Amino acid sequence: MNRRKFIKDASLAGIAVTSTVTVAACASESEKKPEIAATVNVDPVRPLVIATWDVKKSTAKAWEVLYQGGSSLDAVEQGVMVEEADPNSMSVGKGGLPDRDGNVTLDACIMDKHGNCGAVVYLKNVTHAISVARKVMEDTPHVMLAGDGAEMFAYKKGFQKENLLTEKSKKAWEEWKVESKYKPIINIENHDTIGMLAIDKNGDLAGACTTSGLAYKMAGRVGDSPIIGSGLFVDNEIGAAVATGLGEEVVKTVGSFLVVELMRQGKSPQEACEEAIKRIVNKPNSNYKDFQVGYIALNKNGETGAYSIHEHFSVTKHQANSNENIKSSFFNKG
Ligand code: SD4
Repeated sequence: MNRRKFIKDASLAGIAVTSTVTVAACASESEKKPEIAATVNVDPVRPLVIATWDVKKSTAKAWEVLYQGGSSLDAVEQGVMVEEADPNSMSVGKGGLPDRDGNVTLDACIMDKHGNCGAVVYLKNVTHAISVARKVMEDTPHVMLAGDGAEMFAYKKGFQKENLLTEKSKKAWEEWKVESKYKPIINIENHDTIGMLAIDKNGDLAGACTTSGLAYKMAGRVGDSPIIGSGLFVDNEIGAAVATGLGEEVVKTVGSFLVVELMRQGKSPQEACEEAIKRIVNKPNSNYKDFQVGYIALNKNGETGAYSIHEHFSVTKHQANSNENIKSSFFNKG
Protein backbone atom coordinates (compact mmCIF):
# COMPACT_ATOMS: atom_id res chain seq x y z
CA MET A 1 0.00 0.00 0.00
CA ASN A 2 1.46 3.37 -0.82
CA ARG A 3 2.12 5.62 2.09
CA ARG A 4 -0.30 8.36 1.15
CA LYS A 5 -3.11 5.87 0.83
CA PHE A 6 -2.12 4.29 4.11
CA ILE A 7 -2.19 7.62 5.89
CA LYS A 8 -5.59 8.45 4.42
CA ASP A 9 -7.06 5.03 5.15
CA ALA A 10 -5.68 5.04 8.64
CA SER A 11 -7.16 8.39 9.41
CA LEU A 12 -10.53 7.53 7.86
CA ALA A 13 -10.73 4.37 9.90
CA GLY A 14 -9.73 6.36 12.98
CA ILE A 15 -6.89 3.97 13.66
CA ALA A 16 -5.03 5.11 16.72
CA VAL A 17 -1.72 3.39 17.11
CA THR A 18 -0.92 2.83 20.70
CA SER A 19 1.83 1.02 22.45
CA THR A 20 3.81 1.56 25.59
CA VAL A 21 5.20 4.44 23.61
CA THR A 22 2.52 6.62 22.17
CA VAL A 23 4.04 9.05 19.77
CA ALA A 24 1.06 10.77 18.37
CA ALA A 25 -2.58 11.40 18.57
CA CYS A 26 -5.22 12.00 15.90
CA ALA A 27 -7.39 15.08 16.16
CA SER A 28 -10.05 13.58 18.38
CA GLU A 29 -7.55 12.01 20.72
CA SER A 30 -5.56 15.18 21.08
CA GLU A 31 -8.69 17.04 22.11
CA LYS A 32 -8.90 14.78 25.09
CA LYS A 33 -5.24 14.77 26.02
CA PRO A 34 -2.82 17.57 26.68
CA GLU A 35 -0.65 17.77 23.57
CA ILE A 36 2.63 17.16 25.25
CA ALA A 37 1.47 14.15 27.15
CA ALA A 38 1.47 12.44 23.82
CA THR A 39 4.89 11.11 23.69
CA VAL A 40 7.21 9.71 26.10
CA ASN A 41 9.12 6.52 26.54
CA VAL A 42 9.68 5.68 30.14
CA ASP A 43 12.88 3.62 29.95
CA PRO A 44 15.90 4.37 27.82
CA VAL A 45 15.28 2.50 24.61
CA ARG A 46 18.01 1.33 22.31
CA PRO A 47 18.54 0.48 19.64
CA LEU A 48 15.78 2.39 17.94
CA VAL A 49 15.17 4.04 14.59
CA ILE A 50 12.54 6.53 13.47
CA ALA A 51 11.86 8.03 10.07
CA THR A 52 9.53 10.52 8.45
CA TRP A 53 6.43 9.11 6.73
CA ASP A 54 5.43 5.51 6.14
CA VAL A 55 8.71 3.87 5.28
CA LYS A 56 8.64 0.53 7.03
CA LYS A 57 10.98 -1.13 4.54
CA SER A 58 13.57 1.55 5.25
CA THR A 59 13.26 1.33 9.02
CA ALA A 60 13.40 -2.48 8.77
CA LYS A 61 16.70 -2.22 6.93
CA ALA A 62 18.09 0.22 9.48
CA TRP A 63 16.88 -2.00 12.29
CA GLU A 64 18.67 -4.99 10.79
CA VAL A 65 21.93 -3.02 10.94
CA LEU A 66 21.29 -1.86 14.52
CA TYR A 67 20.19 -5.26 15.73
CA GLN A 68 23.38 -6.82 14.44
CA GLY A 69 25.35 -4.31 16.47
CA GLY A 70 26.02 -1.90 13.61
CA SER A 71 26.44 1.82 14.15
CA SER A 72 23.62 4.32 13.96
CA LEU A 73 25.53 5.94 11.08
CA ASP A 74 25.48 2.75 8.98
CA ALA A 75 21.86 2.18 9.96
CA VAL A 76 20.57 5.55 8.78
CA GLU A 77 22.57 5.43 5.57
CA GLN A 78 21.42 1.95 4.63
CA GLY A 79 17.88 2.69 5.78
CA VAL A 80 17.32 5.72 3.56
CA MET A 81 19.04 4.01 0.62
CA VAL A 82 15.99 1.73 0.40
CA GLU A 83 13.81 4.72 -0.48
CA GLU A 84 16.42 6.24 -2.76
CA ALA A 85 16.54 3.06 -4.81
CA ASP A 86 12.76 2.69 -5.08
CA PRO A 87 11.66 4.08 -8.46
CA ASN A 88 8.09 4.36 -7.18
CA SER A 89 9.07 6.78 -4.47
CA MET A 90 8.57 10.05 -6.35
CA SER A 91 10.28 12.39 -3.93
CA VAL A 92 13.56 10.66 -3.19
CA GLY A 93 16.43 9.33 -5.31
CA LYS A 94 15.62 7.43 -8.48
CA GLY A 95 12.12 8.28 -9.70
CA GLY A 96 12.04 11.59 -7.86
CA LEU A 97 9.94 14.28 -9.53
CA PRO A 98 12.09 16.69 -11.54
CA ASP A 99 12.46 20.44 -11.44
CA ARG A 100 10.45 22.46 -13.94
CA ASP A 101 13.05 21.86 -16.64
CA GLY A 102 12.82 18.10 -16.28
CA ASN A 103 16.02 17.56 -14.27
CA VAL A 104 15.94 15.35 -11.21
CA THR A 105 18.24 16.97 -8.66
CA LEU A 106 18.91 15.48 -5.27
CA ASP A 107 19.76 17.01 -1.89
CA ALA A 108 21.02 14.96 1.06
CA CYS A 109 22.97 15.17 4.26
CA ILE A 110 24.22 12.90 7.00
CA MET A 111 25.58 13.54 10.47
CA ASP A 112 27.43 11.28 12.89
CA LYS A 113 27.94 10.96 16.63
CA HIS A 114 31.00 13.21 16.56
CA GLY A 115 29.11 16.08 14.97
CA ASN A 116 30.79 15.41 11.62
CA CYS A 117 28.58 15.98 8.63
CA GLY A 118 28.49 15.79 4.87
CA ALA A 119 26.04 17.04 2.28
CA VAL A 120 25.36 17.17 -1.43
CA VAL A 121 23.08 19.65 -3.13
CA TYR A 122 21.74 19.77 -6.67
CA LEU A 123 23.25 16.36 -7.41
CA LYS A 124 22.22 14.85 -10.75
CA ASN A 125 22.44 11.32 -12.20
CA VAL A 126 23.44 9.49 -9.02
CA THR A 127 20.80 7.56 -7.06
CA HIS A 128 22.38 7.29 -3.64
CA ALA A 129 22.85 10.92 -2.71
CA ILE A 130 23.12 9.94 0.94
CA SER A 131 26.18 7.79 0.29
CA VAL A 132 27.82 10.58 -1.68
CA ALA A 133 27.10 12.86 1.29
CA ARG A 134 28.77 10.34 3.58
CA LYS A 135 31.83 10.26 1.32
CA VAL A 136 31.96 14.07 1.44
CA MET A 137 31.97 13.79 5.22
CA GLU A 138 34.58 11.06 5.43
CA ASP A 139 36.86 11.61 2.45
CA THR A 140 37.06 15.37 1.95
CA PRO A 141 37.99 18.36 4.08
CA HIS A 142 34.60 19.87 3.20
CA VAL A 143 31.03 19.63 4.44
CA MET A 144 29.07 20.24 1.26
CA LEU A 145 29.51 19.70 -2.48
CA ALA A 146 27.11 21.05 -5.08
CA GLY A 147 26.06 20.31 -8.64
CA ASP A 148 28.74 19.25 -11.11
CA GLY A 149 31.39 19.13 -8.39
CA ALA A 150 29.31 16.72 -6.34
CA GLU A 151 28.57 14.60 -9.41
CA MET A 152 32.22 14.40 -10.50
CA PHE A 153 33.24 13.55 -6.96
CA ALA A 154 30.66 10.74 -6.91
CA TYR A 155 32.04 9.21 -10.12
CA LYS A 156 35.57 9.40 -8.69
CA LYS A 157 34.32 7.46 -5.71
CA GLY A 158 32.88 4.78 -7.98
CA PHE A 159 29.19 5.72 -8.12
CA GLN A 160 27.44 4.86 -11.38
CA LYS A 161 25.84 7.40 -13.67
CA GLU A 162 22.11 6.69 -13.98
CA ASN A 163 19.07 8.33 -15.49
CA LEU A 164 16.94 9.23 -12.48
CA LEU A 165 13.90 10.40 -14.46
CA THR A 166 11.59 7.40 -14.69
CA GLU A 167 8.79 7.19 -17.24
CA LYS A 168 6.28 7.72 -14.43
CA SER A 169 7.95 10.91 -13.19
CA LYS A 170 8.44 12.15 -16.75
CA LYS A 171 4.74 11.69 -17.45
CA ALA A 172 3.79 13.54 -14.25
CA TRP A 173 6.12 16.40 -15.24
CA GLU A 174 4.66 16.56 -18.75
CA GLU A 175 1.18 16.78 -17.28
CA TRP A 176 2.34 19.52 -14.90
CA LYS A 177 3.80 21.47 -17.82
CA VAL A 178 0.36 21.90 -19.37
CA GLU A 179 -0.45 24.55 -16.77
CA SER A 180 3.08 25.07 -15.45
CA LYS A 181 2.13 26.96 -12.34
CA TYR A 182 5.33 28.86 -11.64
CA LYS A 183 5.01 29.06 -7.90
CA PRO A 184 5.40 25.68 -6.20
CA ILE A 185 2.02 24.80 -4.77
CA ILE A 186 2.47 22.99 -1.52
CA ASN A 187 0.05 20.22 -0.95
CA ILE A 188 0.08 18.77 2.51
CA GLU A 189 0.47 15.26 1.17
CA ASN A 190 3.24 16.17 -1.21
CA HIS A 191 6.16 15.75 1.14
CA ASP A 192 7.86 12.45 1.31
CA THR A 193 11.47 13.31 1.90
CA ILE A 194 12.95 10.63 4.08
CA GLY A 195 14.61 11.78 7.26
CA MET A 196 15.90 9.09 9.59
CA LEU A 197 17.32 9.17 13.12
CA ALA A 198 18.80 6.24 15.02
CA ILE A 199 20.32 5.34 18.33
CA ASP A 200 22.48 2.24 18.36
CA LYS A 201 23.30 -0.33 21.04
CA ASN A 202 26.09 1.90 22.33
CA GLY A 203 23.64 4.77 22.72
CA ASP A 204 25.20 6.80 19.90
CA LEU A 205 23.04 8.91 17.61
CA ALA A 206 23.17 9.61 13.87
CA GLY A 207 20.83 11.01 11.26
CA ALA A 208 20.28 11.17 7.51
CA CYS A 209 18.01 13.12 5.21
CA THR A 210 17.58 12.68 1.45
CA THR A 211 15.16 14.11 -1.11
CA SER A 212 14.55 15.19 -4.67
CA GLY A 213 13.13 18.37 -3.15
CA LEU A 214 9.97 20.09 -4.18
CA ALA A 215 8.45 18.82 -7.39
CA TYR A 216 8.79 21.31 -10.26
CA LYS A 217 11.00 23.63 -8.25
CA MET A 218 12.98 26.33 -10.04
CA ALA A 219 16.21 25.06 -11.58
CA GLY A 220 18.94 25.38 -8.98
CA ARG A 221 16.60 25.49 -6.00
CA VAL A 222 17.91 23.82 -2.86
CA GLY A 223 15.71 23.18 0.15
CA ASP A 224 16.33 22.50 3.80
CA SER A 225 17.10 18.80 3.52
CA PRO A 226 20.87 19.04 2.87
CA ILE A 227 21.37 22.03 5.16
CA ILE A 228 22.86 20.97 8.47
CA GLY A 229 20.81 22.54 11.26
CA SER A 230 17.77 23.03 9.06
CA GLY A 231 16.86 19.66 7.54
CA LEU A 232 18.87 17.66 10.06
CA PHE A 233 20.81 18.09 13.25
CA VAL A 234 22.46 15.59 15.57
CA ASP A 235 24.10 16.28 18.90
CA ASN A 236 25.19 13.05 20.49
CA GLU A 237 24.99 14.55 23.98
CA ILE A 238 21.37 15.56 23.57
CA GLY A 239 19.40 14.22 20.63
CA ALA A 240 18.62 14.56 16.95
CA ALA A 241 15.91 16.02 14.74
CA VAL A 242 14.95 15.95 11.08
CA ALA A 243 12.43 17.90 9.03
CA THR A 244 10.13 17.42 6.08
CA GLY A 245 7.81 19.80 4.27
CA LEU A 246 8.31 23.23 2.78
CA GLY A 247 12.05 23.63 3.12
CA GLU A 248 12.07 27.40 2.85
CA GLU A 249 10.13 27.65 6.11
CA VAL A 250 12.41 25.17 7.84
CA VAL A 251 15.52 27.08 6.73
CA LYS A 252 14.09 30.38 7.97
CA THR A 253 13.74 28.97 11.47
CA VAL A 254 16.81 26.67 11.41
CA GLY A 255 14.33 24.04 12.44
CA SER A 256 16.25 20.90 13.32
CA PHE A 257 18.90 22.78 15.27
CA LEU A 258 16.10 24.53 17.11
CA VAL A 259 14.48 21.23 18.06
CA VAL A 260 17.77 19.89 19.42
CA GLU A 261 18.48 23.10 21.33
CA LEU A 262 15.03 22.97 22.87
CA MET A 263 15.75 19.43 24.02
CA ARG A 264 19.02 20.68 25.48
CA GLN A 265 16.99 23.15 27.52
CA GLY A 266 15.02 20.26 28.98
CA LYS A 267 12.09 19.82 26.63
CA SER A 268 11.00 16.35 25.60
CA PRO A 269 11.35 15.50 21.91
CA GLN A 270 7.59 15.97 21.53
CA GLU A 271 7.58 19.35 23.25
CA ALA A 272 10.56 20.45 21.18
CA CYS A 273 8.90 19.50 17.88
CA GLU A 274 5.75 21.34 18.91
CA GLU A 275 7.68 24.48 19.86
CA ALA A 276 9.57 24.48 16.56
CA ILE A 277 6.32 24.21 14.60
CA LYS A 278 4.88 27.05 16.67
CA ARG A 279 7.83 29.26 15.69
CA ILE A 280 6.65 28.88 12.10
CA VAL A 281 2.92 29.24 12.55
CA ASN A 282 3.11 32.08 15.06
CA LYS A 283 5.11 34.37 12.80
CA PRO A 284 3.22 37.56 11.99
CA ASN A 285 1.40 37.00 8.70
CA SER A 286 2.35 33.34 8.52
CA ASN A 287 0.52 31.63 5.69
CA TYR A 288 0.96 28.23 7.32
CA LYS A 289 -2.45 27.10 6.07
CA ASP A 290 -0.85 26.78 2.64
CA PHE A 291 2.05 24.52 3.49
CA GLN A 292 3.14 21.60 5.57
CA VAL A 293 6.17 21.19 7.82
CA GLY A 294 6.78 18.18 10.05
CA TYR A 295 9.53 17.34 12.53
CA ILE A 296 10.55 14.14 14.20
CA ALA A 297 13.00 13.98 17.08
CA LEU A 298 14.83 11.46 19.21
CA ASN A 299 16.76 12.06 22.41
CA LYS A 300 19.60 10.23 24.08
CA ASN A 301 17.17 8.13 26.13
CA GLY A 302 15.37 6.89 23.05
CA GLU A 303 12.36 9.13 23.68
CA THR A 304 10.73 10.29 20.47
CA GLY A 305 8.45 13.03 19.21
CA ALA A 306 6.66 14.00 16.02
CA TYR A 307 4.62 17.07 15.18
CA SER A 308 3.45 18.84 12.04
CA ILE A 309 1.41 21.82 10.98
CA HIS A 310 -1.29 19.78 9.24
CA GLU A 311 -2.82 16.36 9.50
CA HIS A 312 -1.46 13.37 7.55
CA PHE A 313 2.16 13.56 8.65
CA SER A 314 3.43 10.34 10.19
CA VAL A 315 6.51 8.74 11.67
CA THR A 316 7.70 5.17 11.31
CA LYS A 317 9.32 3.71 14.37
CA HIS A 318 11.25 0.47 14.64
CA GLN A 319 12.25 -0.86 18.02
CA ALA A 320 12.40 -4.38 19.41
CA ASN A 321 9.56 -6.42 17.92
CA SER A 322 7.69 -3.57 16.36
CA ASN A 323 7.92 -1.61 13.15
CA GLU A 324 4.95 0.70 12.95
CA ASN A 325 3.75 3.78 11.21
CA ILE A 326 2.20 6.23 13.64
CA LYS A 327 0.17 9.30 12.87
CA SER A 328 1.70 12.52 14.08
CA SER A 329 -0.22 15.00 16.15
CA PHE A 330 -0.58 18.36 14.43
CA PHE A 331 -1.24 22.05 14.96
CA ASN A 332 -3.98 23.01 12.55
CA LYS A 333 -7.21 21.52 13.81
CA GLY A 334 -9.09 23.60 11.23
C1 SD4 B 1 12.45 20.45 0.46
N1 SD4 B 1 11.94 19.57 2.64
O1 SD4 B 1 13.18 20.28 -0.50
C2 SD4 B 1 12.00 19.24 1.24
C3 SD4 B 1 10.69 18.86 0.68
C4 SD4 B 1 10.15 17.64 1.16
O2 SD4 B 1 9.45 15.63 0.20
O3 SD4 B 1 10.05 17.39 2.35
N2 SD4 B 1 9.81 16.85 0.13
O4 SD4 B 1 12.00 21.55 0.79
